[in-house]
Formats: sequence, C-alpha cells, structure tokens
Amino acid sequence: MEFNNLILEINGSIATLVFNRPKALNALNNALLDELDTALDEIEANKDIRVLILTGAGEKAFIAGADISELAQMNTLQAKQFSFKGQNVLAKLEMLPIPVVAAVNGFALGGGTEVALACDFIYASEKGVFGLPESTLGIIPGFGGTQRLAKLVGANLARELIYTGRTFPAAKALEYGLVNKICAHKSLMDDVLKCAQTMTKRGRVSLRAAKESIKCSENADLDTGCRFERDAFAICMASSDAKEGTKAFLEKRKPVFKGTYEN
Ligand code: CO8
Repeated sequence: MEFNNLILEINGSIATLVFNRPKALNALNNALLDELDTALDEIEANKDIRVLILTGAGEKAFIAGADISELAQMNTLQAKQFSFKGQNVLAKLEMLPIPVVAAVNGFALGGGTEVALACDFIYASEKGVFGLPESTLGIIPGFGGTQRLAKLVGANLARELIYTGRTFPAAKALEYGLVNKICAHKSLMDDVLKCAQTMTKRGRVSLRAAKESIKCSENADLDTGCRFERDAFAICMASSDAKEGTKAFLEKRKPVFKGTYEN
C-alpha cells in the first residue's frame, strides 16, 4: 500500500519504516497512526521480513511527539479514542513476532519516546534527545509511556522524568538504560543495519520464541515466566531451525535456517 506519512522500504529480509512528516518533525497525527497500523499488518504478513527498523525522515527528528495542533482541537472523548488508538498500535508494534529496532536520529519526545519504548531496543544518534514533556502541555503520556518507561528505568526515575517533563540527550538515555548504543549521527543507520543483518542470520523461530519469553517476564512472576520459557524452548525444538542449527555446529559449517516446523 502507498502511504502519505510513512515510507516502507524492504531490502531483502530487513524492513525500514520511516516516519515521514518532516515539516512537523514527524509528529504523530491520526492519519499517521492509521497508516502505522496498516504497515505493521503488512510487515507481519510478509514472512520474508526478519527485522524491522524504525526511524524518522529529515535531519532533526525521530518523532517530536503527538501532533500538538491535533491535540489542541480534541474533546475528552476524542482524546480518549486517540490515546486508545496509539496504545493499540504500539501494542501491535511491541508484539510483532520479529525484532524491532528504533534508530533514533534526533528528537524523540512524548509520543516519540513512547514509540521507541515499544521497540525491542534503541540505538540513538549522538544528536538523539528523549523525554516525556507532556506535563509542560498540561497532559500526560498517553501511548503507554507511564507504563513502559517505569518498567524500563524504574518507577522513581520515571516519576521524576514525567513530573518535570525534563528532556535529556542520548548520553543520559544510555546511562538510564533506555538506549543500547549511541552512534555517530552519520553512521546510525549503518550501525543499526549491521545489527539487523546479524539478527537475520539467526533462526526466525528462536528469535520469536525469545521475544515472547522475555515479554512474558515483564508481566509474570519468575515461575510463570520459566514455564513459558520451557514451552517456548520445546516449540523451538520442533522447528527445522533447531535441527539445522545443532547439526550445522556438529558438521562444523554455518547453518541455513528456514524457519519452518517439522512436526
Ligand atoms: N506537534 C505538531 N507540530 C510539531 C510538533 C508536535 N509535537 N513538534 C514540532 N512541530 C512543528 C513545529 O510547530 C514547527 O512547525 P512550523 O514550522 O509550521 O512552525 C516545526 O515542527 C519545527 O519545529 P520547531 O520550529 O519548534 O523546531 P525547533 O528545532 O525549534 O524545536 C522541538 C524542536 C524542541 C522538538 C520543538 O519542536 C518541540 O518542543 N516540539 C514539541 C515537543 C513535545 O512537546 N512533544 C510532546 C507532544 S505531546 C505527546 O506526544 C503526547 C503523546 C500521547 C498522546 C495521548 C493522546 C491523548
């Protein structure tokens, strides 16, 4: 499908989704969220895609938040619907059965940080700026930010960041454990692609099982999480990838994974 606010590029097994409203620093409006929802369905249906990368168009921003000019016009019910729409799309992004990497190339504020938080992990350019400044607008994060930030960096730091609305550079985001790696601005996409290419060489079934297993631990106690892990491990063993991976090791060659199940 053709998009007006997104660019979807597919190169081999790596898809890149570019938020593309550079004049508004890629702010998230209703139309963009609808397109993101559709794009995620397309990506999930395409079994050749093994990794998704998200980034922003232009030199300045990943996403500068929800579109404030749209927010300013919303009544209470519309605001609730908009928040619900954003939460649902980001839940879909979070549960996509392939790794999703945020390549934060500039401002990732409000909804921008919330999108990045719904990805599996974040690489940021040295020009990356994060934060949940909604309190400066008299609102709060509404796309899951109060939940995901607290889970990732701890409730105390999340409280401070959300109450003050303080924005912070990529270096602080690294210190807070929000970001995995800071890259030179020019090499951000190369660094993310390198990591993505490594992941595409791994078994599709094992990455999916690992993702679901780690996700499970966020909402379950250790015992429940370990039970889930046992089942996910067994599912991996039923895949052609596990047979191929172990056989290739013993035959001292590189595995060729197909991502299929044998029984
Ligand atoms: N929404 C709409 N337009 C925006 C946004 C935005 N979030 N951010 C920037 N723009 C526009 C500007 O209005 C400007 O447009 P124009 O050229 O027509 O005047 C253009 O983008 C360029 O922006 P600036 O001139 O401001 O660029 P600067 O480099 O001077 O500043 C900043 C960059 C610091 C990023 C600044 O633009 C800024 O502070 N933006 C707003 C950041 C923000 O507060 N984000 C949080 C928004 S609220 C949110 O995300 C809530 C999510 C949950 C919603 C739940 C639903 C109910």
